[in-house]
Amino acid sequence: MGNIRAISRAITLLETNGPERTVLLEGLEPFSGHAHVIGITGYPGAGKSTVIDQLITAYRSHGKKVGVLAVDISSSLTGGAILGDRIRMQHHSLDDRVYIRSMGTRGHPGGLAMATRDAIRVLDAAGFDIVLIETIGMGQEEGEIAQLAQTVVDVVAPGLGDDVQAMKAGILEVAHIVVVNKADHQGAHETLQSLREWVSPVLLVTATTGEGIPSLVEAITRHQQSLEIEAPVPG
Ligand SMILES: Nc1nc2c(ncn2[C@@H]2O[C@H](COP(=O)(O)OP(=O)(O)O)[C@@H](O)[C@H]2O)c(=O)[nH]1
Ligand SMILES: [Mg+2]
Repeated sequence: MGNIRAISRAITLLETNGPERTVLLEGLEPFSGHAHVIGITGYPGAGKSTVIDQLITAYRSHGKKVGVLAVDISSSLTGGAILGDRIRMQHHSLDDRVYIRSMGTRGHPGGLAMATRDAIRVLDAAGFDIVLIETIGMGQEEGEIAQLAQTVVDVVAPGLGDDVQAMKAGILEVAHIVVVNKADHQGAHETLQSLREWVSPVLLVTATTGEGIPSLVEAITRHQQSLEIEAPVPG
């Protein structure tokens, strides 16, 4: 518990961007570079938070420490979705190997990217194996999430931001894995088929029941391994 409070204090200190920021970041540097950072993007309501809740459970069952940063790039657009996010992830609120935090805009998009990067650094240094970043992934932060995360997963749901033409111009360009969530809804298979003509892998998930989550975890691991082969870590 003390550890969690220290993490919160460090992130808050970095967010205020005071003179201690550089010193703190330098102090964390030797302990960094271990975490796998996974961006979970997608249209509001597609099921990102529900998918993340399932991913937390899956990674915890593998013994991993899991951090979640819910990045609200525009609360006017998401209409305070963060509160819902908290509720959907609260199964894990008593687990001290899970850390969940919302990151708000504070009226400065560039500042948010910096604060998110800093928070990743803190969680990484604190020994978190997995850091999940939830963000809606529209507009300019598509590029930002691609820079922050090693693996980007785009969540779509039938009838919700699944228009292939629109997606081709956007997040599909940076996503490594596409999840068609709400497989229990009509139209999920059609969405799956049309996306598979453009990108791969595309996976079918029902986040509310957890169906398809093991395949998603596998796909994320495979992507991480492909990165390690491409760019071996020095030393
Ligand atoms: N039927 C169904 N509903 C889902 C599924 N996944 C999420 N939802 C619901 O969709 C709504 C939005 O989910 P949420 O995770 O908050 O989406 P987010 O805005 O992308 O984070 C919630 O009411 C969820 O319970 C699913 O697989 N099937
Ligand atoms: Mg959400």
